[in-house]
Amino acid sequence: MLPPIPLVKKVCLIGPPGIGKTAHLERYAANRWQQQHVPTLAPKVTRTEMVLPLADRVQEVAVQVMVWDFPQPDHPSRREGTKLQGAAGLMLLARADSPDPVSEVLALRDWTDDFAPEAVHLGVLCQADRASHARGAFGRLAERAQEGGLPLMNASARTGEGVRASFLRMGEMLVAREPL
Ligand SMILES: Nc1nc2c(ncn2[C@@H]2O[C@H](COP(=O)(O)OP(=O)(O)OP(=O)(O)O)[C@@H](O)[C@H]2O)c(=O)[nH]1
Ligand SMILES: [Mg+2]
Repeated sequence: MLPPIPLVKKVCLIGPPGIGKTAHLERYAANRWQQQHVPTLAPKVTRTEMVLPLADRVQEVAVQVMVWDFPQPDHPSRREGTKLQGAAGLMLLARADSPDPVSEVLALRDWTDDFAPEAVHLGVLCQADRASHARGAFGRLAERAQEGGLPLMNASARTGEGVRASFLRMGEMLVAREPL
Protein backbone atom coordinates (compact mmCIF):
# COMPACT_ATOMS: atom_id res chain seq x y z
CA MET A 1 0.00 0.00 0.00
CA LEU A 2 1.22 3.50 -0.82
CA PRO A 3 2.17 5.72 2.14
CA PRO A 4 -0.40 8.40 3.09
CA ILE A 5 -0.14 11.74 1.29
CA PRO A 6 0.98 14.36 3.85
CA LEU A 7 -1.00 17.61 4.19
CA VAL A 8 -0.34 20.39 6.71
CA LYS A 9 -3.15 22.87 7.39
CA LYS A 10 -3.84 25.77 9.73
CA VAL A 11 -7.24 25.77 11.41
CA CYS A 12 -8.44 28.49 13.81
CA LEU A 13 -11.02 28.25 16.57
CA ILE A 14 -13.23 31.34 16.46
CA GLY A 15 -15.69 32.53 19.08
CA PRO A 16 -16.20 35.01 21.89
CA PRO A 17 -14.52 34.72 25.30
CA GLY A 18 -15.56 31.75 27.40
CA ILE A 19 -17.55 30.04 24.66
CA GLY A 20 -15.51 26.83 24.93
CA LYS A 21 -12.77 27.07 22.28
CA THR A 22 -10.05 25.66 24.50
CA ALA A 23 -12.35 23.00 25.97
CA HIS A 24 -13.32 21.84 22.47
CA LEU A 25 -9.69 21.50 21.42
CA GLU A 26 -8.53 19.91 24.69
CA ARG A 27 -11.25 17.28 24.42
CA TYR A 28 -10.18 16.44 20.90
CA ALA A 29 -6.40 16.63 21.22
CA ALA A 30 -5.96 15.18 24.72
CA ASN A 31 -9.40 13.80 25.64
CA ARG A 32 -9.28 16.15 28.65
CA TRP A 33 -12.11 18.03 30.31
CA GLN A 34 -11.81 20.87 32.81
CA GLN A 35 -14.83 22.50 34.41
CA GLN A 36 -12.94 25.60 35.49
CA HIS A 37 -12.62 28.45 33.01
CA VAL A 38 -8.98 29.42 32.55
CA PRO A 39 -8.99 32.26 30.01
CA THR A 40 -6.54 31.85 27.15
CA LEU A 41 -4.17 34.80 27.37
CA ALA A 42 -1.83 34.16 24.45
CA PRO A 43 -2.16 32.34 21.13
CA LYS A 44 -1.44 28.63 21.37
CA VAL A 45 -0.95 26.25 18.47
CA THR A 46 -1.71 22.55 18.98
CA ARG A 47 -0.62 20.00 16.41
CA THR A 48 -3.13 17.26 15.71
CA GLU A 49 -3.10 14.50 13.12
CA MET A 50 -5.74 12.45 11.37
CA VAL A 51 -5.55 9.88 8.60
CA LEU A 52 -8.44 10.03 6.15
CA PRO A 53 -9.39 7.83 3.21
CA LEU A 54 -9.45 9.23 -0.31
CA ALA A 55 -12.59 8.59 -2.35
CA ASP A 56 -12.07 5.95 -5.04
CA ARG A 57 -8.41 5.52 -4.12
CA VAL A 58 -6.45 3.00 -2.05
CA GLN A 59 -4.19 5.76 -0.77
CA GLU A 60 -4.94 7.74 2.42
CA VAL A 61 -4.19 11.33 3.44
CA ALA A 62 -2.34 12.17 6.66
CA VAL A 63 -3.67 15.58 7.63
CA GLN A 64 -1.60 17.46 10.15
CA VAL A 65 -3.85 20.19 11.52
CA MET A 66 -2.20 23.06 13.36
CA VAL A 67 -5.08 24.31 15.53
CA TRP A 68 -4.84 27.95 16.60
CA ASP A 69 -6.56 28.89 19.84
CA PHE A 70 -6.18 32.57 20.70
CA PRO A 71 -7.90 35.22 22.84
CA GLN A 72 -10.82 36.92 21.16
CA PRO A 73 -13.04 39.77 22.36
CA ASP A 74 -16.83 39.84 22.18
CA HIS A 75 -16.64 41.98 19.07
CA PRO A 76 -13.78 40.73 16.93
CA SER A 77 -11.62 43.35 15.32
CA ARG A 78 -8.82 43.66 12.78
CA ARG A 79 -6.25 42.82 15.47
CA GLU A 80 -7.60 39.27 15.80
CA GLY A 81 -8.25 39.09 12.08
CA THR A 82 -4.57 39.19 11.24
CA LYS A 83 -4.08 35.92 13.17
CA LEU A 84 -6.31 34.19 10.63
CA GLN A 85 -3.83 34.73 7.82
CA GLY A 86 -3.00 31.49 6.07
CA ALA A 87 -5.86 29.60 7.72
CA ALA A 88 -7.30 26.85 5.54
CA GLY A 89 -10.17 26.11 7.91
CA LEU A 90 -12.17 27.95 10.54
CA MET A 91 -14.29 26.41 13.28
CA LEU A 92 -16.90 28.98 14.31
CA LEU A 93 -18.34 28.42 17.78
CA ALA A 94 -21.64 29.54 19.26
CA ARG A 95 -23.37 28.16 22.33
CA ALA A 96 -25.98 25.57 21.50
CA ASP A 97 -28.29 27.06 24.15
CA SER A 98 -28.05 30.63 22.89
CA PRO A 99 -31.32 32.10 21.50
CA ASP A 100 -30.06 32.37 17.92
CA PRO A 101 -26.80 30.46 17.49
CA VAL A 102 -27.13 30.24 13.70
CA SER A 103 -27.05 34.03 13.29
CA GLU A 104 -24.01 34.08 15.57
CA VAL A 105 -21.99 31.58 13.54
CA LEU A 106 -23.01 33.24 10.26
CA ALA A 107 -21.87 36.61 11.64
CA LEU A 108 -18.52 35.08 12.60
CA ARG A 109 -18.19 33.66 9.10
CA ASP A 110 -18.87 37.08 7.57
CA TRP A 111 -16.26 38.69 9.82
CA THR A 112 -13.58 36.09 9.02
CA ASP A 113 -14.17 36.39 5.25
CA ASP A 114 -12.21 39.65 5.24
CA PHE A 115 -9.13 37.95 6.66
CA ALA A 116 -9.15 34.36 5.40
CA PRO A 117 -11.30 34.43 2.25
CA GLU A 118 -10.04 31.02 1.08
CA ALA A 119 -10.82 29.16 4.29
CA VAL A 120 -13.51 26.51 4.63
CA HIS A 121 -15.94 27.06 7.51
CA LEU A 122 -17.64 24.79 9.97
CA GLY A 123 -20.18 26.05 12.50
CA VAL A 124 -20.05 24.28 15.86
CA LEU A 125 -22.85 24.60 18.39
CA CYS A 126 -20.83 23.93 21.52
CA GLN A 127 -21.85 23.17 25.11
CA ALA A 128 -24.59 21.04 23.56
CA ASP A 129 -25.05 19.24 26.91
CA ARG A 130 -26.63 22.46 28.22
CA ALA A 131 -29.11 22.78 25.35
CA SER A 132 -32.50 21.25 25.91
CA HIS A 133 -33.43 21.13 22.25
CA ALA A 134 -34.22 17.77 20.78
CA ARG A 135 -32.54 16.34 17.68
CA GLY A 136 -35.34 17.71 15.49
CA ALA A 137 -34.60 21.23 16.69
CA PHE A 138 -30.92 20.85 15.85
CA GLY A 139 -31.92 19.61 12.40
CA ARG A 140 -33.83 22.85 11.78
CA LEU A 141 -30.86 24.94 12.92
CA ALA A 142 -28.54 22.95 10.64
CA GLU A 143 -30.93 23.51 7.73
CA ARG A 144 -30.93 27.24 8.31
CA ALA A 145 -27.14 27.34 8.51
CA GLN A 146 -26.90 25.26 5.34
CA GLU A 147 -29.13 27.77 3.57
CA GLY A 148 -26.48 30.32 4.50
CA GLY A 149 -23.84 27.98 3.06
CA LEU A 150 -22.46 26.86 6.41
CA PRO A 151 -22.31 23.24 7.59
CA LEU A 152 -23.23 22.97 11.27
CA MET A 153 -22.50 20.43 14.00
CA ASN A 154 -23.46 19.96 17.63
CA ALA A 155 -20.71 19.30 20.18
CA SER A 156 -20.09 19.08 23.88
CA ALA A 157 -16.59 19.21 25.29
CA ARG A 158 -17.99 18.06 28.63
CA THR A 159 -19.44 14.79 27.35
CA GLY A 160 -17.24 14.57 24.25
CA GLU A 161 -20.27 14.23 21.97
CA GLY A 162 -19.61 15.53 18.48
CA VAL A 163 -16.10 16.83 19.22
CA ARG A 164 -14.10 14.26 17.28
CA ALA A 165 -16.74 14.29 14.54
CA SER A 166 -16.32 18.06 14.14
CA PHE A 167 -12.57 17.76 13.59
CA LEU A 168 -13.03 14.86 11.20
CA ARG A 169 -15.56 16.88 9.26
CA MET A 170 -13.11 19.76 9.06
CA GLY A 171 -10.37 17.36 7.92
CA GLU A 172 -12.65 15.97 5.21
CA MET A 173 -13.48 19.46 3.99
CA LEU A 174 -9.79 20.35 3.82
CA VAL A 175 -8.97 17.17 1.89
CA ALA A 176 -11.93 17.66 -0.46
CA ARG A 177 -10.57 20.94 -1.75
CA GLU A 178 -7.05 19.62 -2.40
CA PRO A 179 -6.24 18.68 -5.99
CA LEU A 180 -4.94 15.23 -5.00
N1 LIG B 1 -21.36 22.34 30.26
C1 LIG B 1 -20.36 22.63 29.43
N2 LIG B 1 -19.48 23.60 29.76
C2 LIG B 1 -18.48 23.85 28.88
C3 LIG B 1 -18.34 23.15 27.66
N3 LIG B 1 -17.26 23.64 27.00
C4 LIG B 1 -16.75 24.60 27.80
N4 LIG B 1 -17.47 24.72 28.92
C5 LIG B 1 -17.19 25.63 30.04
O1 LIG B 1 -17.11 26.95 29.57
C6 LIG B 1 -16.05 27.65 30.21
C7 LIG B 1 -15.13 28.26 29.18
O2 LIG B 1 -14.49 27.26 28.41
P1 LIG B 1 -13.14 27.57 27.62
O3 LIG B 1 -12.90 26.42 26.75
O4 LIG B 1 -12.06 27.96 28.55
O5 LIG B 1 -13.59 28.81 26.75
P2 LIG B 1 -12.70 29.69 25.78
O6 LIG B 1 -13.55 30.05 24.61
O7 LIG B 1 -11.42 28.99 25.48
O8 LIG B 1 -12.45 30.96 26.69
P3 LIG B 1 -11.33 32.10 26.50
O9 LIG B 1 -10.01 31.44 26.31
O10 LIG B 1 -11.42 32.90 27.76
O11 LIG B 1 -11.77 32.89 25.30
C8 LIG B 1 -15.35 26.64 31.15
O12 LIG B 1 -15.81 26.85 32.45
C9 LIG B 1 -15.79 25.31 30.62
O13 LIG B 1 -15.88 24.36 31.65
C10 LIG B 1 -19.29 22.12 27.36
O14 LIG B 1 -19.27 21.45 26.33
N5 LIG B 1 -20.26 21.92 28.28
MG1 LIG C 1 -9.51 29.56 25.78
